[in-house]
Amino acid sequence: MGGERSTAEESLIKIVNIPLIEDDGIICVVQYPDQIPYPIHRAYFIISPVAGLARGQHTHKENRQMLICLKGQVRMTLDDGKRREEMILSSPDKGIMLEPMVWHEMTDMNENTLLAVLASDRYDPEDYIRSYDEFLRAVKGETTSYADK
Ligand code: T46
Repeated sequence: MGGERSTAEESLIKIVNIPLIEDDGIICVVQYPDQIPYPIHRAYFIISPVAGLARGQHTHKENRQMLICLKGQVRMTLDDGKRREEMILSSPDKGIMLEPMVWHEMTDMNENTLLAVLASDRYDPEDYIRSYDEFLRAVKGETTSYADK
């Protein structure tokens, strides 16, 4: 029978295992290039987010990021314009990769949640697409390809 796909479609959710070293407490290590595939140019931390409020709801044109939930929990929803996948992160030994042109949303956090984000690029508000319709147009190729810039 023709037309059957031999491999399953790759998941949007890419999880990196982060080594935890137990030594008078716990040390989590993210080191380039072992755990993260780019040199880190910015780290930021989301501390005590407002419970029940969604964050993210955007994509980046070029910036790559790894998000780690150091405390509490967060539901991560990723969307490439064709499919939507989600997972709950709740431990510091897992990082989720947020690749460019993948829409991401963070929900189900509470005041106890502490998130660390390791970014490939410095902060640039122009790197964000915050409109879902604009994101869909971009991934369908109806607007300028950011990769061609
Ligand atoms: C992302 C997710 C995971 C800065 O001035 N510099 C920075 O480096 C960052 C990250 C933010 N800001 C300012 C911009 C806004 O006035 O902080 C404020 C909150 O930012 P935003 O509404 O984008 O926060 P989130 O939690 O929705 O998104 C953040 C990152 O901005 C974003 O890149 O991927 O975390």
